[in-house]
This record gives sequence, structure tokens and C-alpha cells, in this order.
Amino acid sequence: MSGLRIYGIARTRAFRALWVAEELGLAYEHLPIEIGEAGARSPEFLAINPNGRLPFIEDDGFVLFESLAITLYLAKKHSTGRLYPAALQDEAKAWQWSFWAIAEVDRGVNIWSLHAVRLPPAEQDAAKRDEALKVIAAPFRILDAAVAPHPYLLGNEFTVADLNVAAVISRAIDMDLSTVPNLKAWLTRCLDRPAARAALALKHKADIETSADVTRRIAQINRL
Ligand SMILES: N[C@@H](CCC(=O)N[C@@H](CS)C(=O)NCC(=O)O)C(=O)O
Repeated sequence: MSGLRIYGIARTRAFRALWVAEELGLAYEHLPIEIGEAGARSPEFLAINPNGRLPFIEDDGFVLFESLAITLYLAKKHSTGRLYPAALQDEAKAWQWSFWAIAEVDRGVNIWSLHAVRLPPAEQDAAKRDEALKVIAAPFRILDAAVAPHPYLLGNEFTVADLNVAAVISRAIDMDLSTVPNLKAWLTRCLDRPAARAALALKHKADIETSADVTRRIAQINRL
């Protein structure tokens, strides 16, 4: 099968791949498969991505997993010099911010969102939520300072560095961000882009259609 296929329901980290595909104006097929045995961990999909996790892509038969490897690959393939920085050191900064987002804030924002928004209120764990907020407080101050002097992480232009960090923390838009106003303004700016809005619409639809049972399973499977 030729062309780009993005696997993973938009509620998951597949959102990141969907956003970059929209940003690049790519024609793609979205296969909104679920997590777990009925989806990513079924034999059919384990044969493509043995991790059993979402997202993964097939690009003319080339298979790639890890959400931010996918965004970096697609941005570099289709938009070097624009969305993907052409200069060596700008490229390195895009990697820096991408690895930083995965290492410093990905898990914390996920835990917060499950225990502040997505799980039924009676099942939310306030201790987990508060601990998550503590873990992300320092990196959020770093990000706040990084976007204070210019509108985007690498300067005046939106790049894949912004897309990756904003996609990783997109659910933080529902947090009280009053102590990090530059971060809040930057995140709002990134998520207001037409491509982000298109991907967010898919994500919101998937969120609404996700049952409490599946949300419980997400928390359980991902140990959140
Ligand atoms: N670091 C990976 C994490 C992938 C991941 O954990 N995906 C979640 C959904 S957002 C998943 O598939 N969880 C279900 C499972 O592990 O079975 C990435 O960024 O792609």
C-alpha cells in the first residue's frame, strides 16, 4: 500500500502525527485503532509495530514508531528550511526540545489530565494530580522563559520544535497556567494554528467518544 498511513486513535499520541500531517498539507490515511488487545496489541498490528503502542506510521511501506520521531521525519522529509530547521544548530535545538518534552513533561501532563479531567471525578487521585503538577512545575518555568523573548522556541517562526513541545503538553491548556503566562500565550498561539485545530477536532471527538471503561484501561495500561 502506498502513501502515508497514521495508526492510532487521535486521543492518543497519534495526535502529534496528525498535527504534523495537517501542518504539512499531506494526503494521508488515518486508521484510528485503539490501544490494547483489540487494537495495537492485536497480532495484525503487532506485526507492524512490535511495541504494541500508538502511534506508528507506514510511509510507502517504511514503518516508524515513536511519536516525535514521526513528526521530525515527516517535517524533514517535506519541509526542510521551513517547518524543519535547515541550519545544523537549529536542527539540534529542535531535537533538544523534542527529547526534553518526552523526558520532562510528557508523563506528568498525562497523569494530570487523567486525574484532573478525563477519569470520572470519583476515581481521580488528588495525590497523583498534585505530584504531577510538582514534577512539571520546574520544566514549565524553563519553557516559560524560553518563549518570553520571541514568539516561538527557535525565534520568530513556528517550527517542528514548537509543534512537538506544544503537542506533548497540549492537554495542559486546561490547567491554571497563570504562573507561566509566556508559556500560556505560546501554547495558545500554537494550538490556534489551523492545522492544530484540525487535529484537535479529531482528538476532542475521540475524547468524547471514549467510555469511562476505556479511560480506566488507559490509566491502568500506562500505569498513570
Ligand atoms: N514514547 C511513545 C509512547 C507511546 C505510548 O505510550 N502510547 C500510548 C498511547 S498514547 C499507548 O499505546 N499505550 C498503550 C499500551 O502501552 O499498551 C511515543 O511517544 O510514541
